[in-house]
Amino acid sequence: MLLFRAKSLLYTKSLLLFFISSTLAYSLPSLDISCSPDPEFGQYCPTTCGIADYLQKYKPEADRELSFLENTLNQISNLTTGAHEKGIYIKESSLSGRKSAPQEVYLRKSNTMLEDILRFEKSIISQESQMYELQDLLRANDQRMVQLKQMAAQLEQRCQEPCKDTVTIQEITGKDCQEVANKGAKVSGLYFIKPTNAKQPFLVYCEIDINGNGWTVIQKRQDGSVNFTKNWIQYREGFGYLSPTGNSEFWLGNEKIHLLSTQASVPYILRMELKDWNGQTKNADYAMFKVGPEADMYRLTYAYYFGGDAGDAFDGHDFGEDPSDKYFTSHNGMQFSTPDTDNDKYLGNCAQQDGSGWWMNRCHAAHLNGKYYQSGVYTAEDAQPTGFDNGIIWVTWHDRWYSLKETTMKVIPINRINVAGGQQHGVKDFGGLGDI
Ligand SMILES: *[C@@H]1O[C@H](CO)[C@@H](O)[C@H](O)[C@H]1NC(C)=O
Ligand SMILES: *[C@@H]1O[C@H](CO)[C@@H](O)[C@H](O)[C@H]1NC(C)=O
Ligand SMILES: [Ca+2]
Repeated sequence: MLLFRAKSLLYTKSLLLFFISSTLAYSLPSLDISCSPDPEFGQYCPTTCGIADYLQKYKPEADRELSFLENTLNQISNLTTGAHEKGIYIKESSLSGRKSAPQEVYLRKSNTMLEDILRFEKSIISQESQMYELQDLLRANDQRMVQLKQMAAQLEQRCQEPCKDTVTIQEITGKDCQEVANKGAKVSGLYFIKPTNAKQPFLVYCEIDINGNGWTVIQKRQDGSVNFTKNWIQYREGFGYLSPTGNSEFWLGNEKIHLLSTQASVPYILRMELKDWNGQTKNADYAMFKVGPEADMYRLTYAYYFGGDAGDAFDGHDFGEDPSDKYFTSHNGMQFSTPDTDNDKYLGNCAQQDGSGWWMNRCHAAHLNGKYYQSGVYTAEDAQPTGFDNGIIWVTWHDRWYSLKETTMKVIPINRINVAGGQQHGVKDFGGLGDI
């Protein structure tokens, strides 16, 4: 009975853990998946860190319940030990009784029997009170079980409600969105992709156009709804939300961007798609875009500016303050920095000053993870306490005291660009052999 109870409690514990951890199942490529269920998430899929933040909210409660159970189990085990010790005591004393002084056999036998009977009676009385204690405990356990069941039911219900607001995750997969499009995907939306060296598939937003181009989107800004002041781990894992309609802000995550961009035999174009507060859009493309491994601090490299009408801000900019301005605001070859991990070329900490994660030099001429300012122009006053240009910047289009309204960073295999269908502005011809 005791054993059974203990077992069933442990079973509940593992069930509960399973239940909690099963909300992480979204990262697996099963096909009947819907996004996580919370009003805060709405129709959006939280990225890895989004899930972590969410679970963090339930963890204290679950921890409390579990430690209560643990304590109860300890008490039961302590009481059982007590009973066991009593048993040993009885046995030993009856043994020593038998060994004691040689007397008349019958008398000895009857005395011993009498003593045993008395001892057993005593022991039964004490066992009985222990039984009562155990019964109380079991009753308390039953109550906790009921409460836990209620809690599980509540959690389940919370999960089910927004699950009606299901997010469609498309079935086709591939090593990137282009492969997904090549396999026949026609609509933009959420897909699982698995780059060559990725251990697991992960969710991305694919932008697929009528020409069969499949862009994998790695960053999106559009309304300032997501705070981009995050630490190294959050930038590594990704944060914000992925939405099936593509209208949510996120950073896909450096590890995923690394896996995606370094797949053997697929040179990528990185496109920056920018929109200002007048609704005008421009873009900048970079060829052979790659993000290195974490061991190399997710270093950014590309071969050359491929084209676009927004200008080559990644090459740095001469702000007219110092001859080395351009050199020290270029981005090719820079490692990634976050407020808590300074890999920049500056004595201070650019990422901390600007409150963002980016390939900082000393510091930047392009800064798409910057702070979201609600109306273009901002001042050093607005950028307090540090007063540095920390907006969403692309200086070869608007100056550094102008923060853009919308940005998208997305990648596509380079050989798709010449068939992109009239979307290009001033793009170099690329297609024939040896054409560059
Ligand atoms: C069980 O016994 C151990 C050692 O005797 C003691 O440290 C612990 O507090 C006891 N636990 C409970 C729940 O009574
Ligand atoms: C963004 O997050 C950072 C770090 O958690 C915090 O210090 C800052 O106040 C947040 N900004 C806004 C506008 O919420
Ligand atoms: Ca530094």
